[in-house]
Amino acid sequence: MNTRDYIALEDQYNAHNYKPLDVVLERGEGIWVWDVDGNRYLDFLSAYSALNQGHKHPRILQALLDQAARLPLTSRAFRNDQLPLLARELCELTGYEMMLPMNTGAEAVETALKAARKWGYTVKGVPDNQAEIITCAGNFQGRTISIISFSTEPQYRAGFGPFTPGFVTVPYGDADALEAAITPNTVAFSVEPIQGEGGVIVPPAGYLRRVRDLCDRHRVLLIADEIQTGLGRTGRLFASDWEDVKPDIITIGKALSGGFYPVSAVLASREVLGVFRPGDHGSTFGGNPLAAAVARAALQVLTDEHLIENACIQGEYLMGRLRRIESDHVQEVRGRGLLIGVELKASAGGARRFCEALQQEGLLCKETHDNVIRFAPPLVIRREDIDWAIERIEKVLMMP
Ligand code: IF1
Repeated sequence: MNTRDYIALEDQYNAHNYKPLDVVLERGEGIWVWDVDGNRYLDFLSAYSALNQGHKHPRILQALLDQAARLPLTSRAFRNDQLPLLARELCELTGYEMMLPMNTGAEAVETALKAARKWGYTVKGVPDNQAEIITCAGNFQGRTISIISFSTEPQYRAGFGPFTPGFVTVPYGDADALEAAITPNTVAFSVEPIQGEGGVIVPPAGYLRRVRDLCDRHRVLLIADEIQTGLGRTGRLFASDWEDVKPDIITIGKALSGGFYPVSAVLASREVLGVFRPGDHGSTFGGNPLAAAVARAALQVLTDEHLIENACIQGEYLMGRLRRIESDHVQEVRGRGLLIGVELKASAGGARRFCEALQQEGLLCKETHDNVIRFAPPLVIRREDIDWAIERIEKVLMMP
């Protein structure tokens, strides 16, 4: 079977909830992937930042194989010998007192929302069922009905109502609007330190710092969604670290498993995660020993291979090279570390055609919304790989 055969099969039997590039991948190694026709590509998306450690990292693969051969799943009805070790290692790495393990990013976000609401009722004293959570326009934090209930993207909501109440929307990056929206029933403010799907939107300098102070002053929990921006992607452990802000709750996922397995978690204080009583919340696979073993190895690779520092160094280099491309199509190059968005002018005809042209040049990336090309290579990338990529990106951005 070749590319066309696989595409025909997928289009026949798979719901069309995505419009992927017409490339059928069969193998990956580090920053490279190969399609079924033997073509090699540089992966500049990293599965939306789930592959910070690169494709098929040998240490994480070995941890997966070893644990799978020993004990993949117990359920949380019993304990296992991997979750306690992951919990300690994750809390020591991040400086939080406790964690709650889940599987997908959306599940971690839902868990954080439930923790904030229950903290509001049992600790802050908000009247039952009156909790308000403030979120930002342009957010993307998952696809569940409660999460799309606070989405401002019409397509993510169309046809899926009725929606979950208790959410208040403010403009992203506007601390004054946040302050005006806080009421005595506000239990939390949930925010992405950089809005990924929103178009790699970096908030004004000092925004997170002001948000932190407002949340302290009004006893509102600050929830940072670091599922895409966390674990080194922006050149620090968390994007919140760039402003020395410590959120009350952090959600992580994606690269927490190095791309091998769905693993996510919520990090918070004992006061916050202590609101959960046995039976309140859970998941069949949450905290399973295979997920925990894989996550332990993925975190070890991040630190042992200095990937966070590399993301900072290579991100600055990539940003500088991109900003020196004199293309009439480019409106702005923005981002942090190795999370970069190239916004195109309306006259450029949309980002998709540039992603398709880059695919022909051997580089895989994806547009976000209509006119932003997102570049997010694995954090293992080297300067010579960026030079290889820039040569092709420049060629494509100079096309008519
Ligand atoms: C899709 C992008 C979209 C996330 C943040 C939570 C989640 C995500 C900041 C939920 C997931 C993924 C989902 C995937 C495409 C991708 C994505 F921003 F990364 F590009 F959609 F916006 N918080 N993002 O980015 O995590 O449940 O998926 O594990 O749904 O199309 P998940």
